[in-house]
Amino acid sequence: MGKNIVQKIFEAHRVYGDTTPGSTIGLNVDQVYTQDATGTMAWLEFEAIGIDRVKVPLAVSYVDHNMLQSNFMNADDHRFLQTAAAKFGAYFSKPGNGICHQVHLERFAAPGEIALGTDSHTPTGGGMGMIAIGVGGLEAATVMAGAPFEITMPKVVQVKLTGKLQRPWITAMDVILTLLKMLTVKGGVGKIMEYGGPGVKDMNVTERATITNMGAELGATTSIFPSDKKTLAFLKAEGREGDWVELKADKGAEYAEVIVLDLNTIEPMIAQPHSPDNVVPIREIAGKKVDQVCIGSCTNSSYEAMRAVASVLKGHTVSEGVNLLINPGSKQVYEMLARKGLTADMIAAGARILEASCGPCIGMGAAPGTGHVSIRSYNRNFHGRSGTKEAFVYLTNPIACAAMAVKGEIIDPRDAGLHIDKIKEPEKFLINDNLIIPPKADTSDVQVIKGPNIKEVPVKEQLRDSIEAEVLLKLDNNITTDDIMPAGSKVLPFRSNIPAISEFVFENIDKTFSSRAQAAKANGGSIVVGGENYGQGSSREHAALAPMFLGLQAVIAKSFARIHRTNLINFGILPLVFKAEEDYEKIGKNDRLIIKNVPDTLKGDQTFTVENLTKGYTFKAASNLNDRERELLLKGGLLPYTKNR
Ligand code: MIC
Ligand code: SF4
Repeated sequence: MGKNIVQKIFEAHRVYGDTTPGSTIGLNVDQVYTQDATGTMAWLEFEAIGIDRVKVPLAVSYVDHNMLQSNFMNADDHRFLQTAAAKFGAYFSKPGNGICHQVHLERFAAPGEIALGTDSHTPTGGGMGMIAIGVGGLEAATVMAGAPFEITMPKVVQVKLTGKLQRPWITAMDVILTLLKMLTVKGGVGKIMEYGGPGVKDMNVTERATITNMGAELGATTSIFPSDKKTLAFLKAEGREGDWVELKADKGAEYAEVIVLDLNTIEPMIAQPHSPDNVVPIREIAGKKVDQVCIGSCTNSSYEAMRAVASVLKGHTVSEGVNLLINPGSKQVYEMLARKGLTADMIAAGARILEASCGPCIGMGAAPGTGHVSIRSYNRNFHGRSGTKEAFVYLTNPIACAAMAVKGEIIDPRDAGLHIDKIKEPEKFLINDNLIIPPKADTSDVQVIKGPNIKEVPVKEQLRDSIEAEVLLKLDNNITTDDIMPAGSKVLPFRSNIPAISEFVFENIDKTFSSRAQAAKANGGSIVVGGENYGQGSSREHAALAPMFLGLQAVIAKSFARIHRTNLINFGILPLVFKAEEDYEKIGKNDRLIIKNVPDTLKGDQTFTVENLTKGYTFKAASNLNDRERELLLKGGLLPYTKNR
């Protein structure tokens, strides 16, 4: 029987288990990377495990999210990350070097390898033919400390691309937006999307990376493209042809599902507020006035994308009512644009050029105004994520963004009457790794420096025999980790201080949550009830860690997003799924629940009887944990489990 690409890579990295969907598999990992917003915790956790040096072949610590530095906190965190990287044997990518996923693609991603990143858009590396998976910080820390990476084997879905993208106005972004329209934000849960078919040949690595990057919004575990001549060309241009291996699916490879997408039929698409799957063709909503345009992010900030944007802007002026902000994805992209005079074209048009970082994508500045329409080439438009709850954020391709900045309204870029140059992939990128500090061989004199805002990782007590607690919140489907643990310029600086950040838990949904949870702590703690796909979006473990600190004991939902579910388990919170969906309807906010015999049920069939003490009935909920997950939950989480082995 032929094998698909995912099976080949997983089998080559297998430590135990097998690749049958649904079974547990342990994998050797080649690369782990962190970014600053999740990395402070990840490296504190690594330190708490007590290992001297990372045990994976490559570890990189990036700084790209927390870049505003409105006080000492971010700069202190950066110093901590730099000294921790030096102490523990990781590369350190300095602030200014760029967004982790773009830089990693340029300088480190390698076909056939497995990478973990403490960021949900780690699958960007799938554009290179790498299995690249987003995980929580603690998961990354244990793997860096030498543990295999354990995962429930996802189903492998083939996305078969036929035809050709109708360039230049239609881009890879329109492909993934089309898929999001078809499959929704839960369409990829429990799946890996493997791209294949004749249409693949037509796409270069950065286009592929746009698609795999935003595959995260499908809820997919990761997405991957074959490694072929285009991959080799990209690696050559990066001076890394030695990293190339060919990777393709065998004839007769089997897939759980096949989705056929004809690239010829794809048109410019746009995601409307407030979800990346609320997608329509741009022409359907043309004419709406635009206030802000933001181009960049890890989805669309490659040199080719930026060059195309510069070419559309050249000789024009940004519309009177529009603010245009551009953040190139990496120093490499930025420097190349500058040396070719392309940033000059952007500046002349009136663009505000930001540093190579996440910036407005995570609400670090450039928040839109009240009721404003913001058009972004980014990957998430969750409510309030931009920093303004009352704004309307749309997601579209970077060239369409440039056209809308010039025209001042939502417009299909094909109808804008603008010129665009024919863009070819460069044969040589400008390589200058002077902002990447390699690991040191002798670390004896390195001191890890911690500022006053860096606090220890809290650890949960052992699992209780019986959980009796109040339902503090009842929530709808698709709750994001941005809803649970907001980011933005006010909150992000507290990522290394759990007591401080916990005050913001669920802030945009219920401002009283944190204080109510604190109060409920003395009375058994709290429970949250969720709908489907609970915890989608970011990998931030703070969305589990901070609620745990506030006394959260269990989340009962219709279903969970993968990374958040793992983060809950890793921090000792019981994730339960309603056996019967109607029980979700019956339960109410402020109901008091009791779950008895927790450890025994966990060791047994994992079907819990939950008694609603307020309303006087019982219902069933299941935990569906694998052996390792049960064991670590019984010990109070992954940190105590790893330390006491
Ligand atoms: C995001 O896009 O939401 C982030 C910010 O990059 C997060 C990581 C974080 O919360 O620090 C992610 O995607 O995992
Ligand atoms: Fe940064 Fe935005 Fe990408 Fe997250 S989605 S890594 S915040 S650019």
